[in-house]
Amino acid sequence: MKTTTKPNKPIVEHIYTADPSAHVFEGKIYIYPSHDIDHDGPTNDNGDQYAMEDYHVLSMDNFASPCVDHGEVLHLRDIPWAKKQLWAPDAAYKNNTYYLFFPARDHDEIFRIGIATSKNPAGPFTPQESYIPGSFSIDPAVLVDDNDKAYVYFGGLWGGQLEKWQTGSFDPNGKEPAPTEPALGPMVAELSEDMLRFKGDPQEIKIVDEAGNPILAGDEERRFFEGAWVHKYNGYYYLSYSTGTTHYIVYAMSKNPLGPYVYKGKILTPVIGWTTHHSIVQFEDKWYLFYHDSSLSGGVNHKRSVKYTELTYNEDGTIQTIDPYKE
Ligand code: FUB
Repeated sequence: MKTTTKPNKPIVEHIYTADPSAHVFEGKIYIYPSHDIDHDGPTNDNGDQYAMEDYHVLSMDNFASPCVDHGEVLHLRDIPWAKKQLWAPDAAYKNNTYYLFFPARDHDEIFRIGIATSKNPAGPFTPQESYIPGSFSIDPAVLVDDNDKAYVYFGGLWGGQLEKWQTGSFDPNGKEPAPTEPALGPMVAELSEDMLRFKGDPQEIKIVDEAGNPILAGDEERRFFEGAWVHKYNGYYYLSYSTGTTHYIVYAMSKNPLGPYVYKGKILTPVIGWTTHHSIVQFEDKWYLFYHDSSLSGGVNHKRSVKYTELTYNEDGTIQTIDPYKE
């Protein structure tokens, strides 16, 4: 375990961690990351290199204190419906319960989203027997709104299979839209009171430019790829996400949690490693961006480390772009 945490440095070094979802629970910062592992399997656009098998929970009392690894809180072997690839998780608190939302491939190798529960933010988490009915793709991120309504945002292209669901059912030959067509947006579903089901069918979120035109599939610096996150600031919903092939974290704003969202700009410039994935959280009076890169492993894409840095809003609510390597 490390004894200190510093901005733009790995928060732990004894394991590889990625895809950090940070929350303040019980006055502390809890981080729910993927747990990267090494293996001899293939590396490809299907994401086979991301072969994770368990989750650890990390926490910090504050940003001047050590980062604690609470150990393994859920393992693939204990999830009846899941075959492999425990990818980016998120956690939420409601009903006096902590809910861990996570994607994995089911026994047909189709990505689904599952839930595990605990009475403790540090776990261990007990998985449900099956995945959320009607769920698909990857990277769940949950917003429990001020009115207690809860939404799960999800989706990711390529290995995340989002483009294979455009007809409403799984089409193994599904392709991304042509470059001149609107890009695929992330999906959103309101959650049931008990948090274990979708209230209705998931809807696709529209992301538009300032003129109201949809962001196009060929606009790879702005179009959604994976890793959606929604937070609220000054009455606006901020949808942030990875652009995948161009390696940015960008954001769009809306007055409605379901959108449409208006594209605003870049939050994070590319990191070392192919993937970029983040979360945004307020702790006391400051805002923080949690993200990952592959610097600790010397650039190995599937051996990543979670880091954090401060995030700054401009007066008009826009967010200042962060270069994670600028001293
Ligand atoms: O960690 C596996 C996948 O890589 C995540 O689900 C994506 O967001 C990308 O970070």
